[in-house]
Amino acid sequence: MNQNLYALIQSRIPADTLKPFLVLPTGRTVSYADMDYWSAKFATVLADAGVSPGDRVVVQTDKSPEAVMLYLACLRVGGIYIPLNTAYTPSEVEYFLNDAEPVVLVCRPKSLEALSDIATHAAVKQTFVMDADGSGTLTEAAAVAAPIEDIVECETDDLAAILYTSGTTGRSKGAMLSHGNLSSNARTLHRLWAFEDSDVLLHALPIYHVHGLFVALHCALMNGSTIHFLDKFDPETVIRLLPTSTVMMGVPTFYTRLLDEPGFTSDVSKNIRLFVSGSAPMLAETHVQFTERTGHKILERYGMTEGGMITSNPYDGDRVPGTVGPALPDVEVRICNKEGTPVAAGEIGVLEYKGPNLFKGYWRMPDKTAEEFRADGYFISGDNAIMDAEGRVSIVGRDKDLIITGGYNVYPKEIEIEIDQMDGVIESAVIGLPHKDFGEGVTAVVVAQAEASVSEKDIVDALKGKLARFKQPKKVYFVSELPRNAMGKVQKNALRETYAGTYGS
Ligand code: MCA
Ligand code: AMP
Repeated sequence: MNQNLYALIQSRIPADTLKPFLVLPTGRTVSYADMDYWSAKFATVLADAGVSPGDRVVVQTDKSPEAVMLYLACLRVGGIYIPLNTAYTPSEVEYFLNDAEPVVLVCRPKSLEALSDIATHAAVKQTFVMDADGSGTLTEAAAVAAPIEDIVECETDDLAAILYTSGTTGRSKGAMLSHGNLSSNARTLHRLWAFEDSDVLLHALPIYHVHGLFVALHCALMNGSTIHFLDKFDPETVIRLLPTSTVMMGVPTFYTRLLDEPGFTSDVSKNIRLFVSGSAPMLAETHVQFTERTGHKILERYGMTEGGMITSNPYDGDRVPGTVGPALPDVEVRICNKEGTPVAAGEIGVLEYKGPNLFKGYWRMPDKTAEEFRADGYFISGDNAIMDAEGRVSIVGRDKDLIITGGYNVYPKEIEIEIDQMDGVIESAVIGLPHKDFGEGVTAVVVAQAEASVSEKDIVDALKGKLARFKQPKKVYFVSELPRNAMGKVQKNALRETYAGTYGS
């Protein structure tokens, strides 16, 4: 049987193929028949551009139905889809192009000038543009292309996508995800979260990360559901569309922003069957406020790029604030000490997991891959967690030096490297501090040379154009020295305590 994820998706197209698949706030509608037909036309364009099974396709575009069709087209031809955050600067994209060596690049028209030389150096064979409304050279080529007939035959372990996740050394690592990884998670979540024929998904997440691209989109595709497809999270539009939706997925910032809106009431959300949150910890107090306001209990789940979804609070049963529920039915989770020995129930350790969801390693980084796997195949997540006697997991912190801001991951090392290179700077430590809106706010603590006159603005200006906006510090502090322990290691915990009130929470 063909294990290509698109074969599974195609098998779930509803009998009424004219059923709306994507409905935009503008009223534009793309049916399931359109999805199948246009993804086949986009697939022809990719194949004509030289994309063969195993070739990479790098995509940095806005969220549009055409961008979804491009993803599905890439699956159809057996290409490896590599979506990039639209906030990444050309210098960040340069790294990804050199590392992934794609055959095709699809970018926004406004990025073409900055990216074309970079693409040429990275030996990209063909570059297409796609604008926010889906128009551009790729769609023009698809319009005159014949729809491809076949779906490339794939094995479970063949790669479908590479998603870059930043590394502790400051170098991004490409997590290789197979057709089997994606389809197992899609089937499991579709079943576990009890999707129904009548479901309508409200989709306001970006489609370059696991949450929006795989978790949300795949659940709807497994179910042949209609999606309210928003180009970004905008509380007003969400509140307008909730009454005609039944499922919404989001990062905690979506929910805290909704709670800030007086117009977000129990009446607005009475048609909703399921609110899902993940990608970052949701405060227990947000859960409580949400229930008080709407009567709904948000279902919190836990995942990561390397494994998609790993645990989930139950659909039926107790959803406990501050916990992320038990392992998914086909995933094995254990909590271990540094040596990889499981700790007792209730004790803190590092969460490790394995299952059909677990990725195939980091692209062209066999050593890094080996470091993060145990001999028995478990992957070391880097998240500190506790499991109770019933198997319910709570994420209590991170063993890895990682900041999560509004659901985006930021590895401090990447920013510290840039700041440390600046004239007049001796060293820096980048930390995440409690932030009401983003959960954590990226903050830099800098030691400058005594004679130098480096200001907060100098630091922020120097990072502009180099790092995506969401990675840039929202506040910079200057100190004469960084606190260190006896081993000489910077004590980021002490810094986090000192500056805890920076963003007023
Ligand atoms: C935007 N800014 C941010 C962020 N987003 N700063 C820090 N963190 C962010 N996440 C910057 C903007 O550039 C702007 O800067 C200023 O902050 C305010 O922007 P605003 O208009 O408020 O932002 P927005 O456009 O409304 O976006 C906020 C957002 C968005 C809606 C929370 O960041 C978002 O959609 N996040 C979802 C991320 C996600 O999908 N994560 C899933 C990863 P300036 O004013 O200076 O221009 S998948 C994952 O983690 C795993 C696998 C899992 O478990 O799901
Ligand atoms: P990513 O690099 O996007 O795969 O981010 C994965 C990380 O997000 C995990 O390793 C966790 O640290 C964090 N994460 C995801 N979901 C949750 C959650 N519900 N609670 C706490 N942390 C979470």
